Amino acid sequence: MTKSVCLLLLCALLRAHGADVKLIIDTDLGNDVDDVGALAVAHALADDGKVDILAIVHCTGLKVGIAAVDVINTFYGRQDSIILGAYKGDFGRQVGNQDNYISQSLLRYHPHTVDNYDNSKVLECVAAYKKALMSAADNSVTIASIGFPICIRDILRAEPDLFKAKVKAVYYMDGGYNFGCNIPGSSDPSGDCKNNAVEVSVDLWDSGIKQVYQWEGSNIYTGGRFSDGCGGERRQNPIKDAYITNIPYQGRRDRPSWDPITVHMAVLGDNSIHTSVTRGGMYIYNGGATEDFHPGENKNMYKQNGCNDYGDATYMLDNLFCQLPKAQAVNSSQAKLATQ
Ligand SMILES: [Ca+2]
Repeated sequence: MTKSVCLLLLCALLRAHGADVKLIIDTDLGNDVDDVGALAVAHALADDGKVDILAIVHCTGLKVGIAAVDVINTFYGRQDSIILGAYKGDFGRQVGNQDNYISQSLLRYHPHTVDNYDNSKVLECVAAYKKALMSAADNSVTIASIGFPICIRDILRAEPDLFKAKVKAVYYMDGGYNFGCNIPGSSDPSGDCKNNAVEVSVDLWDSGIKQVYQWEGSNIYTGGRFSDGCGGERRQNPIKDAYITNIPYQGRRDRPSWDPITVHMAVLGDNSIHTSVTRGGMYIYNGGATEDFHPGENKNMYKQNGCNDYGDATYMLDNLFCQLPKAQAVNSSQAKLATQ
């Protein structure tokens, strides 16, 4: 048997087995465009065989949020393989600043199979979590929480044993915005979001599940390479279109990278993007708005220390943003343009 045939067989075996990291992404996509970049990172790494994306859930009441997720899944050819879920409660039902690029660019110009969370393909987020977790081996699932931990709270309330059996790590994009439930221009009339982060933290405190709190990204500006031509035609690439629609951002053509870094670390590890972590205990107060980290405590909790090479981190993320899908499904019989 020739070496090339052996390599082909090895690749086939690896594909059949799937990637080691089984990922659920929990996103508030719509306000900041870095959630789009985070999904691009996940899909590009999935194309590279580094991760299997089990489910993506949207965590605010924005009805079109999950449709934007579906646009991106469709671009990468995964519109039928990833479980979709959405929070359908009051929190974030007022659009506020959540539709900065969804209606005017993603749903208008790019193929998708879901228009909003009323589509039968979109499960309530707890059901989506449950379906994804039940399909996975014990202690095998990593969650990238890049929005508000409202669906994590709800699945923990509904299925605590299932969650703790299947999940091995949660990577949070943390801070007062995500944990404090602060959607600009929207509100939380029923108070459904406040204290989520506090409750989740307490529930997972002694579970053994690894929790990583990631705050880096405000000084790592990505997406600027789209303006130099990467990613092809804007209207044929929703990642590029979302980023271009959002510029200028504070006079710049690129954006901070909190969520993409969180997903990168969740898939490739704590040191994967010139980052490091310190073990300790994380205490969350004040409805989620205040965090207090105690280094050295012997809990399975880790605080991200920062990035020691901003330039290369930017380069690495932009490479993933610009990496075109290996398989597109724009010809899917279900895919359509909202404007047609
Ligand atoms: Ca986010």
